[in-house]
Amino acid sequence: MAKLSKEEYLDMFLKMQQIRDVDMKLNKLVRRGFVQGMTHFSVGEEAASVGAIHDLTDQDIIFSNHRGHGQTIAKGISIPGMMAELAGKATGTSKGRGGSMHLANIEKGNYGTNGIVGGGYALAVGAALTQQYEGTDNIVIAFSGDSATNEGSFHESVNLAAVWNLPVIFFIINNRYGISTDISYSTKIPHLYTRADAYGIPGHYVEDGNDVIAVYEKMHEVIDYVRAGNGPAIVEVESYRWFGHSTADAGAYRTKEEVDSWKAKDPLKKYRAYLIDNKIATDEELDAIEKDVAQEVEDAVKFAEESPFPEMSVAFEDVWVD
Ligand SMILES: Cc1ncc(C[n+]2csc(CCOP(=O)(O)OP(=O)(O)O)c2C)c(N)n1
Ligand SMILES: [Mg+2]
Repeated sequence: MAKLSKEEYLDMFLKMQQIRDVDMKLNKLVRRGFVQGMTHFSVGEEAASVGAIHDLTDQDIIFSNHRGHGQTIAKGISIPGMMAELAGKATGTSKGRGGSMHLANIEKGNYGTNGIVGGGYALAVGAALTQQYEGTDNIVIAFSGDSATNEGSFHESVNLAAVWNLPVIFFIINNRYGISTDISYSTKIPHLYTRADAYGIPGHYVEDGNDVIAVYEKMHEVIDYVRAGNGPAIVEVESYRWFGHSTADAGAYRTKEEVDSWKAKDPLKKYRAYLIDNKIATDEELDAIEKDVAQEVEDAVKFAEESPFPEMSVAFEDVWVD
């Protein structure tokens, strides 16, 4: 059993609840035009993000993909700042210039979500090379979906990280779909973590990626291994997105039975039962967290709605010039 302080157990519950409530709320708000641009929800995949990130320090770095709200919240972004960013407002964490697929929080080690499928892998390898070169013991995680591992950039990045022994974990959330394409149409092998064999690095698998403790325990072991200078690793966890691929997807390629069977494996319900059964927390304590998060999200939406849009001149600020 994981040995964590009560505060840590509750922090994981809080983060999972924040991910759930932010995206459930956004799902309603997109119809009112609150979100600028397209967005992809993490509902159903909360345990994978929180379990993977819990052991990281603020100096450890993550890169994420188009479905990055979960990892962004798990890495500790301000919820009002994120809401304002999604709404394209000046008070957003990137001054309203990034939006859902370019969320970043450099102080906390979130180097950005990314709309280019497979676009984060090579950036993560570069950040890991920096850590090795500067002699830090920080590690990097590249988050992606299953389908992205069929991009050439995945294979080039994993190979380079392997031969250079870099401190990076390739963390794959296998939700069995790339937009509407079932994984069996795109990938011949049954388990993506076995791709590690081709590069001479360890591959790890968590069958129940909806179990935050199972993900945390596996990542605790892998993070220690990578931080100790043993080189990269691949971790694959199984999970499922409850909503369509993006706000533009009605999800006609999945049956209601399939979606319902995954909703029955709700990561938040599973974790609540774990905390109660192991006498770590009471229902009242968890209800209080749920209530606080619901209020926090309402307040964040209000903050975003009342904030101004940025001035045009902001587009030319923070541009890197050699
Ligand atoms: C290079 C590139 N190709 C295609 C797309 C369009 N696209 C966006 S998400 C996606 C599927 C990604 O699937 P997966 O990696 O499994 O992540 P998931 O959406 O399931 O979380 C595709 C093909 C893109 N954004 N970038
Ligand atoms: Mg997928």
